[in-house]
Amino acid sequence: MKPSLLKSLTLFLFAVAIVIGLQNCKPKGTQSATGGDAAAKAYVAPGKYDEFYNFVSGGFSGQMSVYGLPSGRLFRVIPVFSVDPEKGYGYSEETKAMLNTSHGFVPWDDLHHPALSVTDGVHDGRWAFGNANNTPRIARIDLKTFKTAEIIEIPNSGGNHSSPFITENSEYVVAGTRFSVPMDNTNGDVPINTYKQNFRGTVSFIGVDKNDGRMNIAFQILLPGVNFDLARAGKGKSHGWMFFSCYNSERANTLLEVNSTQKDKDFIMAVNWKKAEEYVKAGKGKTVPVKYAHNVYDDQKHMATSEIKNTVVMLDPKDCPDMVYLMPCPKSPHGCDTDPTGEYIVGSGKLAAVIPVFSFTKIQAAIANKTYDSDYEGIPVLKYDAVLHGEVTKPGLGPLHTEFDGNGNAYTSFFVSSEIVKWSVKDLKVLDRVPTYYSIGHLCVPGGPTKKPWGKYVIAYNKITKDRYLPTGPELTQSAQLYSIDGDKMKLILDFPTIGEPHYAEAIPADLIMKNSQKIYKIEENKNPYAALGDKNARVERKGNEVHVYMTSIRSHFTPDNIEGVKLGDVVYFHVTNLEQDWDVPHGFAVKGANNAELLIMPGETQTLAWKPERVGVFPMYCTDFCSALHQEMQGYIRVSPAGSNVPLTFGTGNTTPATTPAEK
Ligand code: K7E
Ligand code: CUA
Repeated sequence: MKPSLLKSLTLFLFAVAIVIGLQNCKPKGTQSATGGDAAAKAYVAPGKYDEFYNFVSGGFSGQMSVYGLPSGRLFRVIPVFSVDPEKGYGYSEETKAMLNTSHGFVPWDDLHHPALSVTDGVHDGRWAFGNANNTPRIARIDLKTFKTAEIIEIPNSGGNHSSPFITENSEYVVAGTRFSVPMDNTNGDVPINTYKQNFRGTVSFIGVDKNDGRMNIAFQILLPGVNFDLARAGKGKSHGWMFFSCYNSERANTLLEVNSTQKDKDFIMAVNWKKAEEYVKAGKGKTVPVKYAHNVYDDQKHMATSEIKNTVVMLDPKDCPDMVYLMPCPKSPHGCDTDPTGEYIVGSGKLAAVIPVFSFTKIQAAIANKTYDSDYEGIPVLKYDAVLHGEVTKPGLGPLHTEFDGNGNAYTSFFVSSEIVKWSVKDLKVLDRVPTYYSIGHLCVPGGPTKKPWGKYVIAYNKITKDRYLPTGPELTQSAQLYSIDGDKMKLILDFPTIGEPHYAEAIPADLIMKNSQKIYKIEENKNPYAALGDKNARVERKGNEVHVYMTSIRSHFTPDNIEGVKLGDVVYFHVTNLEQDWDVPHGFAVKGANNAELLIMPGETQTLAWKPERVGVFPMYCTDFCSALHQEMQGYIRVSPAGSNVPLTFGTGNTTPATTPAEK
């Protein structure tokens, strides 16, 4: 097909979409839940708990947010890839290393997909993983503390989009590169139009330690320069396989809108990762030089460390037969989802008129019988008809993603026709459809990607909000919508706004997480080298032009709260230890004029704020989190004198005459 013809076809499709879109938004903001019955389903009475936690990607906010379902109440925004002044994340000295990369400190990213850890294919409530789409990374969040515990960078990658999908026993999370790029160990200074010769794709398998969740890049697979989009692990009978959708099999490097949509079919790639493990063991991998950061937060030191690593093991399918196969998939596939049995793999072509459903059994037979169509850059392409279970016909326009309930049904989101379509996996019949407001991207059924979906709801995460909420200027809130799927018909029961762009989300029964939720950090386990364990250890020390304030906080004072003898040119490090051992009593810490954020210090924790005063004077400091009746009294002063002044270093709390510092060491 000529590009011009295709362009007009695309334009036509979009015209149809716009007409449908317009129809959808006619009754302004009035499309609503169907009365009190539906409202009651989303109602969680004050003081009552929600049934599910919903972990929602923050998209270009770089964070992950946590909601309750069915209420849609926001509980927490977990800082992951972006600095968060509210929590001091990326601002405190202890957390800066979390955002270190081979490019240096990167204060922002774009998080698209949460993945919750599983054991035997069922949610176990231990960790949530998230991908960074811009500077390729994967984060692990500890669900005891709801804090980011680890971030690992992915080399040989650009735009880590098909990530961090997780295998049946959390053996691996994966990372597939969206942008193919020149490999890190080659001369990257090449003309962009040598894409076909010089650009390659990779997928990475990141091992997750069974006990502590620690990640390591087990191996990468070197692949043709296509774009990898999404992925899902096999489960049950397909355990040991991972499926990735790929687009741009044309390998275009410009105007992909036209140039990457030439072919009728792109691919779903099937990777036999058990086989890959054997090849790694047999020494078939090449150790290639790379540079990537691995950052780990220590819960006892309350401190992150960042290590730069220098090699990765690369498998080339040319040396490793029977490891990678391609299956033709119409057209520019986005979502690639496996059903709870592991038998069916659903490809969602953004420009396709049908939804193809592949059969794992047939894939295995086609591999055994070498039922190949052709090969693509040396990788066998299986015959479409040989691996197809069937196609869902006339499903809607612009299918993106599919989730499953526990009753053999699939739920597919349609961006262009703004709807969720429910269909039966066995016989591929469309059973129901509901409109979404508007332009749904991902959707989520609690447990939908696992072997044991919890069902009950489907949540739409929409790209466009338009008239659903009170206007807030040019930018409107992003939005999720909750539908009940208990009965035969899906029913809209709630709209709730989200933070950042909600791409994917997962939902998990509350009791799997709340029973393990940590209340405090034990002060006796605090191994932070700058901790002041008890008021008697509070002190101020000078080391050259560094002034270290070992400070404690407890309701409702800081020790010390009067500090003198700081000079212009000094850097003051406030190491604040929160001595509280009660749940929900953080203290904050802020100082006037700091080019920094606050600290928010959990009970038993130590955090450090660096402050470089730029003028002489007396500077107030105070607790930012309302912690007691006398919170407003939780304050102090620090005096800054000119460089070379002979004001002695003194500090104290409750002394009208400040104590003199011990002799300088
Ligand atoms: Cu939003 Cu998963 Cu990045 Cu589809 S992706 S919508
Ligand atoms: Cu401590 Cu307010």
